[in-house]
Amino acid sequence: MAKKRISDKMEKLLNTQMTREAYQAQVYLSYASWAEVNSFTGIANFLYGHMHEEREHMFKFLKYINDRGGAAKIEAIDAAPKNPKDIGDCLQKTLQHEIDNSKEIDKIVNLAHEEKDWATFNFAQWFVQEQIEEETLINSIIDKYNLASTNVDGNTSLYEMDRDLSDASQEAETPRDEAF
Ligand code: OFO
Repeated sequence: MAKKRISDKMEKLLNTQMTREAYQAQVYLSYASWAEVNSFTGIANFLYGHMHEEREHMFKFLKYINDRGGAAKIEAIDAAPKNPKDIGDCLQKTLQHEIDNSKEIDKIVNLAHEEKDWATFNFAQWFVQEQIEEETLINSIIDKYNLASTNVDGNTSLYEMDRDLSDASQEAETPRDEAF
């Protein structure tokens, strides 16, 4: 068993975030299934893909907590939200979930800074960057959706957007990526 190198308060906060990452996965899973049922198979594939990313995030938290001498607690996950009204609503809600999640990550950064826990501060930076990328990615899909849905040939554009999203990257390029 590793010597404990995080505070009790940090352990609790990291555990809360671990469960939240599992919730994020539930959100993507439910929206993906909804999109599939409504014949948007490309968007569904994209969202299923992102569900796996969120589960990987959950696991990163689990490993970090345990590696730092804490104990990850596997707890109940909140139910997935209600189905969206349409694809536009689905994307807007997805973005809001990511923005809310970014704010939760910020709480970890703040506490790490307050406690001078630089290991956790460093760990959390990966998530800060990830959230920038995810918000950028979803914003770019919303832009595509807005273009497609206001196009005179709306259905064809939406069809093409759905097809393109099927194998779209789960990552967005950000200025920081380009700098390295
Ligand atoms: Fe949406 O990414 Fe996890 O943290």
